[in-house]
Amino acid sequence: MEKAEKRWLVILVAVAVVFNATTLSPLVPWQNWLFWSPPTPVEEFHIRMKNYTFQLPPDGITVQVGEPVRFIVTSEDVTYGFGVFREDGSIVFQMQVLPGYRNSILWVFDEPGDYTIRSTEYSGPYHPHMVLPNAIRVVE
Ligand SMILES: [Cu+2]
Repeated sequence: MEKAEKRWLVILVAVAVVFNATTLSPLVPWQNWLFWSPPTPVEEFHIRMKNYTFQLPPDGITVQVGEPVRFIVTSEDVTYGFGVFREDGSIVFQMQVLPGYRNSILWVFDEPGDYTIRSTEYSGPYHPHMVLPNAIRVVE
């Protein structure tokens, strides 16, 4: 190996080390949750999807601003999407809901309001009707 090649190798290894140290750092909020100190959810909400409908928990979904909650969404037939939207129609988050899998997401809402749930994955002819206005109430 020539000297110039060795220099490049050292530079590439140094770049890889710095890149990984930076992106895996707990200073990056999502990495902090994933690797270092995941918040414990205050509450878990189980939502079942089947035949183009959402089955919410019997007591509904009420969440406090700033408290981590986990949504666990399962599908009994096809792939759906689980999307949460603000009152102005802008999206907060979404995830795919694969059948036969425990799809979960941890979330902290930072604004009070009534949030709408929609399927965000084309799932078949009734997909456009998969909208539940005011399904999640977030309170101070
Ligand atoms: Cu759908």
